[in-house]
Amino acid sequence: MNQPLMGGVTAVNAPAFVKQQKLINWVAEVAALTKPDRIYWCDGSQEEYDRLCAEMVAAGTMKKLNQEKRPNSYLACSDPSDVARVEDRTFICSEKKEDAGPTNNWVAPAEMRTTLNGLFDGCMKGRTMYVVPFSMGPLGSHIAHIGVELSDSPYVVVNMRIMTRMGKAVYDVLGTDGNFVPAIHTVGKPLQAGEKDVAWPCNATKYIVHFPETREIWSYGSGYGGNALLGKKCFALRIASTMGRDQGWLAEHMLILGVESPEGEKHYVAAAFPSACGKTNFAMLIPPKAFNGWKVTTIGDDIAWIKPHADGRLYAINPEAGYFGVAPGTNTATNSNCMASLTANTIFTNVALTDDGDVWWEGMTKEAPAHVIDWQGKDWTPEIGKETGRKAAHPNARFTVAATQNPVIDPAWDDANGVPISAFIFGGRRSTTVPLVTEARNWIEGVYMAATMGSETTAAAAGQQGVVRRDPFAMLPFMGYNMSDYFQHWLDMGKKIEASGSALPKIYCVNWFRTDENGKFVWPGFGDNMRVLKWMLDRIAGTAGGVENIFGVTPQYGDLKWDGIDFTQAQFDRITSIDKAAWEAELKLHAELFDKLKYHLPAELEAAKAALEKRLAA
Ligand code: SAT
Ligand code: MN
Repeated sequence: MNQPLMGGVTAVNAPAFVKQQKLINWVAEVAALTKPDRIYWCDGSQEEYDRLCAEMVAAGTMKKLNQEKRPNSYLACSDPSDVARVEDRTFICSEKKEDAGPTNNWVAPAEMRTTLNGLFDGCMKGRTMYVVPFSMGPLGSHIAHIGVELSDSPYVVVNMRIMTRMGKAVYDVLGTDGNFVPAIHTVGKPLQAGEKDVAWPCNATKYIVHFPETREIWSYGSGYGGNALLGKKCFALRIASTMGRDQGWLAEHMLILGVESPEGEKHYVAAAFPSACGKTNFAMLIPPKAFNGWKVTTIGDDIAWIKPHADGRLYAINPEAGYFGVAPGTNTATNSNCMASLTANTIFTNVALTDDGDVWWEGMTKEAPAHVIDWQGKDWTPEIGKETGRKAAHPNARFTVAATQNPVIDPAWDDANGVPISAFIFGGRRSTTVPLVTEARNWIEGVYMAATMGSETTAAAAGQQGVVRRDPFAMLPFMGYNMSDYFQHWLDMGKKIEASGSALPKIYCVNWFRTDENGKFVWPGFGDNMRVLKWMLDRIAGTAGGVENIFGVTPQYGDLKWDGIDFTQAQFDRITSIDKAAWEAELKLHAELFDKLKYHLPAELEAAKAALEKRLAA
């Protein structure tokens, strides 16, 4: 944006620890456009965090929770219109429409820049513009990248401090001429002189915009989650996926976990699931009692950056430093590690406030408290809930917490070199059709499984819930370029690893979510997913059995360890059966997807589909 530098570079008062003129110039340029009252350069210190939180408490944006029950923790409640990512307002503005592809909203960059210039002109009036320097990935890691977010939201600043490596040290890595991804965020609510602010400023008009060629992010009108914490989905997935395509690596919507057998054999696996499908639970999995001696540890719960190393293997880092997880449904039975992470130093958003100054959400305890203040600030009792259907916590209510608070954090979680990946897992949320677990026979079939993944939609995105949509690689809302080119990139990565003589990671497709005739989940999930994980590791070791079904290798009942659970052969059959009619219908949907993605669709995937059709017909 070629705005004149109104005050000149000195006007932005960059502190001495900021060493890069290009960055200072950019801050001045954005300030000239957005016209904030003040510019504040964040240093990432605890003192700064505490001060901003105190300011937000005074402004009514956050409440400080009971210091005894939940030390140094806060509750923020958003405007009811600003509670989730807005996929229909998310844009990939590549020069060519085909480069955004048919799964993304696209507007020509010049046109979008005109729109944004209008919207951002004066958008920070009456507010402070915070300069937020952050590293995605361990500081200085060769897999990591730096971003700088300019935001008029102090809520964004404190969340970014938890979710990323944020602060002064980033400037040292950046130096005088290092690269950074520029990310501009505004809540889109300038204040007129004397105008009183609201608790959660935002704007009905929203734009979440990415310019992949220039690697810029512009976000307007929302203060919530992935719309506003621009290191997460915007940078670490949409922009990073295009960087990965150009530079030969992968940016994936995947958790990374370590799993160690009682004999000390350790593997790392990366798993892709759509938003709000239990990734945090899987990443912190507690093995059932019968799996005495097995250990699961967390590298990351949402995003993986994966690079081939000199040894030919793929190594992954978690670009994030915290978890922005779904609160409802989390409890000490489903995820006691997660509950233990949240005992202090946590920001909660859109959960309910108890009468003793603590938090509550649906599913946290068997019995709801007799009275809470719900996420919209209204009185809520179990009776009111029953009568009105109103929830105490919003279904997409979140916690923000540092990864270091996770009791099962992996010792290598912050390793600059990353960890070697032995397997990829892809899982949708499907009440029918897709069996519990299938191993791909080869890389191409694995990529096919991932490419054709479907899932029932969840509360993580605004809009209708529970509809099945194709969600390739769980990346549908997060792809920064053409989906078919991305499939090709995965196929190319496979070829490259194979050529290096290194073993390719195995690829699995899982589904924890099949239901019975009453709509109840058949598979217990959570800790019992360890049974499936163990089978995968045994397959990698070459010690586990399995049979071929139409699209891969699947365990028979006897191939899983059933100690400590009553799960019958009949129940197992129910979630592993392949219903021919359902699969015929499913393959029609694959065909629809491939038709939509036909531009640049890899021929290997067409061939994989034809082979699958043939096997089904046989
Ligand atoms: O994008 S968010 O981080 O707000 C939520 C999600 O999709 O996981
Ligand atoms: Mn996610």
